[in-house]
Amino acid sequence: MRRTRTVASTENASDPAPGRPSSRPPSLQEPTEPTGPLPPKSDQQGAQPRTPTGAEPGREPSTTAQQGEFLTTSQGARLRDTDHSLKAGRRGPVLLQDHHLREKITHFDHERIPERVVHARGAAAHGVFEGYGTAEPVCRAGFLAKGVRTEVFTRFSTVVGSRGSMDTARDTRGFATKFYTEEGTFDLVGNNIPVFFIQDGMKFPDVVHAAKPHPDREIPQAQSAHDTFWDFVSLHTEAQHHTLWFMGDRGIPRSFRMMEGFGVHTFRLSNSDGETSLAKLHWKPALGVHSLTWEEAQLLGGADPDFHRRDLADAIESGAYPSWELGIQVFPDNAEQSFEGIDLLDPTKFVPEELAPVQPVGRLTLDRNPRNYFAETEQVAFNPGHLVPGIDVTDDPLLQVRLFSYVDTQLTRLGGPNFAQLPINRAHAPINDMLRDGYGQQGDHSGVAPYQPNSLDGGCPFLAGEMDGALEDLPVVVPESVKERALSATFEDHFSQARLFWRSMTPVERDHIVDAYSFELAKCYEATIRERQLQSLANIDGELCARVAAALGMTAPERTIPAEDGTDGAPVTSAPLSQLGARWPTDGRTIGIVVDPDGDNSALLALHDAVVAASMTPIVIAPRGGEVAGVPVGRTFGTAASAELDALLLAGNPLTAPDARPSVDPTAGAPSSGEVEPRVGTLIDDCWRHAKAMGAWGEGRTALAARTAPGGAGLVAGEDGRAVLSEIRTLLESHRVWERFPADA
Ligand code: HDE
Repeated sequence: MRRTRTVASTENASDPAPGRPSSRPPSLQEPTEPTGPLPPKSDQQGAQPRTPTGAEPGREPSTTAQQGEFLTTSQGARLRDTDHSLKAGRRGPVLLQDHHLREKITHFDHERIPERVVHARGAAAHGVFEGYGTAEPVCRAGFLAKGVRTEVFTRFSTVVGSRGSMDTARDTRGFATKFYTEEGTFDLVGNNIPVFFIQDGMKFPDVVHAAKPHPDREIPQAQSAHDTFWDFVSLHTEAQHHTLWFMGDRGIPRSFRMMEGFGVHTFRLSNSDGETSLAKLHWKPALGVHSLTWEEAQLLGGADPDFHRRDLADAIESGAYPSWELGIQVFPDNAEQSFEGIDLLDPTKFVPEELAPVQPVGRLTLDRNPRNYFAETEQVAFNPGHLVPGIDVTDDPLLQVRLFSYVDTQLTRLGGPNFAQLPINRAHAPINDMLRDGYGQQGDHSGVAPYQPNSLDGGCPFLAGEMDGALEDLPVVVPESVKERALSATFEDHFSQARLFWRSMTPVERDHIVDAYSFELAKCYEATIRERQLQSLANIDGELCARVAAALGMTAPERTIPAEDGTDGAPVTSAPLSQLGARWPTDGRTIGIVVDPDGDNSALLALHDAVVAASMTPIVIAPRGGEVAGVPVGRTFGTAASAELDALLLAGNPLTAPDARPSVDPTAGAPSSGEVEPRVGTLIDDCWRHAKAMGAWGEGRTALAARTAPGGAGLVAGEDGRAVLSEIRTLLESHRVWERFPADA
């Protein structure tokens, strides 16, 4: 009997061919033989989107899990059964000779690989980088030349949490980009914070051991709010600057799409005349830099631990492609390798943009989601040592250690030395190496002479000269010195740039920082750790220290290190460090629209389409699932959460609670007719607290007025949904209604 992959009539499936016994008695027919494609489930019918963003799922074979007509073994033998092990009798023991069983189980047993030792949790996307040509005076890298388009793969990550941890943990974010250039692959493996915890890579295992869960109970997961972390940063005061950045709002980004990226280290660039410069590399997001509130981050950790991953994938799927400008700060390549008194080799220091402007050199656009998480996002192997002609490393002692670590870690994580052959890691430039054999070798190399020079393979391949675009070891002078385990005295200032960061914050950002320290340190059991950390805060800024000490119920210590503001001429504040004050595009923002399906929803479809046309994502929120006026319901009153939304609209329905409607909130009491539906009321309250713009029209205005302060900031009431939407969009350009946060709360 021939069983096809798709439709086989019931008759065919159960009846043997004439004259032949059935190969499988009816009792062994489970699971049911497929009789054709299953009909859509009820929630897949009608206008219900097939993917989270409503995009049509791909239908081409490459997007299906399997291809080909028949299920086979790994050796290509066709299988007639994959549900039953081969047994001695139906109830007998399983036979060792069952090759398919052993292959299936063995492969499954080995499906997992070790997660990354840091940056284990991540999400990625493909895209393209286009050079502006503006880097040419300082850098000869071909991918930066005007109009050159280079394929890229970017992976964002948290640092501390395991692969299954939540996206919204307070943490630094990784921002790693692989440029598949014609001159070889260039990896820019950076973070969303321009400075790092430590000055010497030798300390990396220490800081990571301190930040990871405690080794006895393996808690807490994806948290810095615990004793060992604060023990480390209070003992290694060089970590104070970086820690202050992620105690600030940058530790809880609204979206990967709304983060800056930084190469952190200083790199050495060279132009086509062989002249060198020092440079720092920056990614500037088109959507601006925005964050969650701490309450949102915590709520999302439970309600949607995949928030950032989902946000990135949904934005790309819906066509709101995130983009960043690559920029460089350029410094003279002087013997001191310092600029305006800032040691450029110290990775705990950044250079304020007032001193060295960030000059745009190209644009990155992420426009394609990975097809297979494991094959691409999990197996991608970045390495800061993957360089192209025109970009070289410096002697930053953190970077130098990284140059060793990244290949080394892949040997365990990806199981051997041939990980560069995995499709996601393969260079797009021609590869002609002499690396041979080893575990996982995919190459079937010909020839007999994988060595240089050789005469047996015609001397091939040849070495490239300068004119052939070869990598160059720049002739950097190494000053006469002695071997020693020590750091330069120019690395000793641990506090003045932290002070610069703190002073550059607006009042509301300072509030968030004080709250974050207060939360984190209150979670430390050891009083000595809290005291030592307060001492560091005192050395950063007296006000910061006093406010955190007050929250902890402790005495603020006096500073022990004089507050010298860096170097002569260093700014006391730096405007680009604050996230507030500008207006940004609203692409990919999420707009919740609360509706009553029994009300007048004649304008809902047009409103929905207007949100989509504005490159934002509408989520209709209704008491029950299904569809309202041709628009699918995205969230019910029971599942909608302010933290998932950027703004809330209350459609022109009464949104009151009928007497009979049961309340799901036991604290809300029985609603009476005329009161705001309790779950809608809670949603409005949360959106108010999270400083979300809110709009209402028609009868929806009653609900908004009932739960918010009259004349409150960021509230829009109108007659018409489209007009309200337009005002809400303008408010969203500032990300949040900042006036709602009391400046000195
Ligand atoms: Fe990493 N880092 N790192 N790191 N790092 C890794 O490499 C390491 C550092 C960064 O999405 C690991 O493939 C050492 C700074 C990112 O796959 C590992 C030191 C910066 C990612 C490693 C540092 C980073 C990693 C773990 C101190 C910002 C994720 C798995 C000397 C400039 C890349 C892996 C991805 C990953 C080592 C410091 C960024 C173990 C030893 C500074 C974004 O090799």
